[in-house]
This record gives sequence, structure tokens and C-alpha cells, in this order.
Amino acid sequence: MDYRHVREVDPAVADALEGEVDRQCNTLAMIASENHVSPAVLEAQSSVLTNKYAEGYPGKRYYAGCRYADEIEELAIERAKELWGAEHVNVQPHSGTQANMGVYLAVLDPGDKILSLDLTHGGHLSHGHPANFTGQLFEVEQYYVDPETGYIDYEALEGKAREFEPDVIVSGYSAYPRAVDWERIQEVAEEVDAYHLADIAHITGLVAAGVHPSPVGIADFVTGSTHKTIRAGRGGIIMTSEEYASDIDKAVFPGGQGGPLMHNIAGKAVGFGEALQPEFREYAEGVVANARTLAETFRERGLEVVSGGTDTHLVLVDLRESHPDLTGGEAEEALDATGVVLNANTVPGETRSAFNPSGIRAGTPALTTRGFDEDAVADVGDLIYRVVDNHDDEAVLDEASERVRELCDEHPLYEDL
Ligand code: DSN
Repeated sequence: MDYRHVREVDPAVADALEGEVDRQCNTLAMIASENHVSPAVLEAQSSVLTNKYAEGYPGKRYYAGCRYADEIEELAIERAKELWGAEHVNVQPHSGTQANMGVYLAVLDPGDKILSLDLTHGGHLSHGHPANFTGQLFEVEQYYVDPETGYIDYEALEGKAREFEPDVIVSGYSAYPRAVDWERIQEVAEEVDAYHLADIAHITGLVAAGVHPSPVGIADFVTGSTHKTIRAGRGGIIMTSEEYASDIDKAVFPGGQGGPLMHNIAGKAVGFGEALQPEFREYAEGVVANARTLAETFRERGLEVVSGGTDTHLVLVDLRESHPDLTGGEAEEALDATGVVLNANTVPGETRSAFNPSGIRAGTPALTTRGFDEDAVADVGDLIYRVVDNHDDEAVLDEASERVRELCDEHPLYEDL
């Protein structure tokens, strides 16, 4: 990729940018929340719209000169409505967390109550963690996955909801590999008179393609990220019904944000347009098939896969049974050294710490974008197992690095840039 203008004025940043292109092309991105956007999305997101202030919404801005900003935001909104079937869409949240903040600002007052999945069981910081504004402003109770099955314990969730009487129940997760029963959570939310926020940050693309059940039209609010499985410009999105449209829009701007990042919204518009093409469904099916193959490969080699498999794009491995002396952090480090980039992750019933937990999380969205099929993913799964099992054996690590390099060469990325 050509960073000649940056290089002229700032060689240090140009070196780092070129290094990052090289890193992405020559390593395997398996962080479940990451993907590789198309050159078209990259171009839109790095456009001159970064210069434009456009507080407000299309047709109702607080600044002049918003003609093209309006066109682009309207395209992003219309395409999102078509992709997810939502009545009302706000494409301005700067990230998934800011999308959640928009919903909380719209319906909660400080001190109100949130019921959400515990972070170590697959939840998210913005669902009420004490280190996050949600845990500081609201009263939070948690539900959990069943430690035996790894599936959400819906019965316990229902019991907790009746006892705690939350104002919002949050569903949708960051490290949960199974399909979510949105209707069941909606039913209990209605019973206890709570709003239901479904945060589909990780699975926006799978839901849009119809390969995961959709909470749109079931939950009161659906939030998401726009750069993970949906592969559009970086940021967040909120979907809701007409009933809450104005409350959500006011909560995002002026409630929680200033000027929208119009260049990111251009990237969202382009990525959503790509996701409306028939090939996107094939891509999303490939992501899930590849994740299933990865889970199966791990299981065949004796690794413990939380919940026994996956319905989504991610696989969570609990290393405690197979490798009691190896932490997730050590596994992450050994894999990173060979060019497999994934993250250490807490697992249900975690006995270590969030900084050095007992599991690893691996996702297939980025590999599938590069054209990896199930055979190639099985090869990667075997390689991951060998590195985990021999994390201090230099010969095995060297051999794995060599194989990663070959796999990257066989599945080139950003060749035309
Ligand atoms: N950082 C994202 C993830 O990896 O799940 C969520 O915000």
C-alpha cells in the first residue's frame, strides 16, 4: 500500500503503517472481532469526509455544506434497514459501546437496573462491568452460562429477572459461541416490564445474511458493531422500532456524541452495500462452516471446546483440562510468535484472572474473507494445537511459522493496493 504522502511528512508513522499492512498480510487474524474490509471500504473510510462536521441528521444539520454527508448517511441508513429489516436505524454511534450507551441514555436514569451476562461467561464491558460507565452509573446483576453445558442458563436468567426486576435485560455477547434464544429473553423482559437490548456486535454479519436468528423485531433495541462479521466501516449502529426512534436519535446526538464520523459512515454505507450482494450470504455461511471445522479439529485433538462446538464465527477453548499448566496468555504469546493472532480469554468458571485467563478465543471471519475453506481451516486448527501443545519447543514453533507464511501466500490479501 502506498503511503507516499505520509512518508514525505512523517516517516515514523509511514513505517508503522507499512509495517501494519505487512503484519496483516503475513499473519492469520483470528481475533473473533476482527476482519479485513474491502479496498472500497478502506477508500471510503479514509476519504475527505474526515474534514466535515455534520451534527444532526440528514436534512436537519447544525452546519452548512452537508449535502454529500446527507446523501451518504441516507444510503447507510437505507441499506442497513434492508439488511437487518429494522424500522429505524441510527448509524452514528462511534462504536458498539457507544451504540449501547445510546440505548442506556434513551431509557435509563442513573441508579436504574441492568441484568446482563457476566463478562467471564462471554458478556461485554459495556453491559455493566464495574470498570465501565455502565457499572458505575447503574445497578447491575448478572446471569451466567450453565457450567456443565456452556449454554446460557435461561431458567436461572428468568429467576434472576423476576427477583431483581431490572429496567433493561441485555442479551448478545462477545465470547458466546451458541445461537441465542431471543424470544425467550424477550418474554421474560416483557414479564418483568424491562426493555430488552440485544447487542449483536459480533454477529451483525451472520444475522444480516440470515445464518443466525435475528433479534430485530423481537428485542426493543438491537445494537451492533459495523466492522466485525459485517465487514463495513468501523463503528456502531442502533436498530429499533419507530416508537423509540426519536428517543434513540436524541440520545446519540446531542445526548452522548458530537459530530458523527462521516468518513466512517461512508465506510458503513459501502460495506452495507457489499453485504446486500448475494456473495455475502456465501461468505457468512463459510464463516460458520469454518468455525465448526475449527471446533471439531480442536476437539479431535483433545482440547476442551466450551459448549462442545459453535453455531457462530467463534470457538472458545478452555485449556485447564488438557493443559493445566499453560495459561491463555502463554498460548496467545506462543501463537503470536508463529503468526497466528488470537486472544487469551476468560472461560466460564474462570479460576485465573482476566489479564491471564485460562482460555483462548479464535474466530474465522478474517480467514474466510481471505478465502480459507474448511480444509485450510482444519490445517490452521491442527497448527494451533501443535503450538499450544509444544509452546516451548523452538523446532515446532519454527515449523508452524513456516506453515503460516505458506498459508498467507496461498491466500493473499490487499494485493492490488
Ligand atoms: N473488543 C471486542 C471483542 O474482541 O470482543 C468487543 O468490543
